[in-house]
Amino acid sequence: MPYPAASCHIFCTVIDNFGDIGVSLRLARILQNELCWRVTLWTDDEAALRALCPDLPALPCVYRGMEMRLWREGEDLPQWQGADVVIETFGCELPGRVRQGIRARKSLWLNWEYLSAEEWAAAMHGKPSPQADGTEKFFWLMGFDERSGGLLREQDYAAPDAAALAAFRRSLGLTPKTAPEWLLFGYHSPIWADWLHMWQAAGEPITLLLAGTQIIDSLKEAGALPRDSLPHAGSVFQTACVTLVRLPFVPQDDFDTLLHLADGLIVRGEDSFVRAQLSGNPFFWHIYPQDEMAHLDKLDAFWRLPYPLFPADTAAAHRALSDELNGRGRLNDTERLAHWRLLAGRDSGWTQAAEVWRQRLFAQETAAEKLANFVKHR
Ligand code: TRH
Repeated sequence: MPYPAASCHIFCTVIDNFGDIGVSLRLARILQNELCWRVTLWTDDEAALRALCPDLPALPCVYRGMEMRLWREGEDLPQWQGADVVIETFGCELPGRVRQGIRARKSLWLNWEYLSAEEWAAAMHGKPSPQADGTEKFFWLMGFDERSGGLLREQDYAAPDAAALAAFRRSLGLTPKTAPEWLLFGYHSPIWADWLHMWQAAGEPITLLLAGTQIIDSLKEAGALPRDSLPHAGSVFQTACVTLVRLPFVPQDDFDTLLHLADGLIVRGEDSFVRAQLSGNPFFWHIYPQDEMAHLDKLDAFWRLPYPLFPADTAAAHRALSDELNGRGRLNDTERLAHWRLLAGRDSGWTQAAEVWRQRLFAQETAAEKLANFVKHR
């Protein structure tokens, strides 16, 4: 094992939502559990961290063996003692004292970047970026092929069994499943009203488990849901054949179980996107929108990997809906419904393709394994 008991400090700033801290927390846990590193996680958003782990004591604290501390980007940390490994997530700016400490101790310094399947990301992964003060910082770019920095997947990742799923269902107050259930965790968008209309027009019973508030807010703003509907976690709203259920925000520990509970997934950002793939369920990715639609290149770069596993007509239907979901063009009601019906049909091959893709990911080295090798060979 490389660097046993190495000290590792992870610095995270939360731009919005839960992905920045979600990835940082998962990384911290994995490095501690699998590489036996002594991890300190620095965050600037205690509330976001607490949403993911509600049993977190007030910061600073020790939580499950990790140190959790607060920092503010732009402020110095005069008492910082140094660490063997320093990871800045998503391009945050480290305090001067930390940079000096890295130089003095020759710490391994990583710039842990956003996940991407784009060619430039694989090419840049692991490359040094020399700094003006002579230190080197290395890019870590997670991804899907052997050149990338891998994915955050726990060695002991296991699908929950039927008893665990049933218990989790009860804890959420969900009634027994009588129709396919889709977990929807997406961003604010006018498209949700059209998609709700699509599910209503499909005429088949479906339950939409709504995580987060952005989809519900979008539906209300579009007039597709009454303003006073779904007021709190556990609320249910029935419209035609579609049952909408508002979920609570569950601890990150339970998020995988939530993904396994559903039959299909619409996930977003980065961490929920990866976890959806590990669940083996069919999914759409509502990618984090970027200026000038730059997210579409990233979206395409990902889907070109699993699409060859899909039957051709299934891939075409998925692409049409996925593009619309992510802001590339608009379908008419007839086209949208036809694509959905094809995909949701028993013979579409979508479920099988998602399972084969899951198996491929499980056959790859994880980010932690790659990092262990990186340290060993450095
Ligand atoms: O929340 P996200 O949209 O996060 C981000 C940020 O917006 C970030 O700035 C952006 O750059 C990035 O996406 C690409 O989506 P994500 O990445 O899926 O993170 C959500 C986290 O919240 C993930 O760790 C799962 C967790 N989660 C729970 O723990 N419980 C829940 O109930 C839900 C809905 C999510």
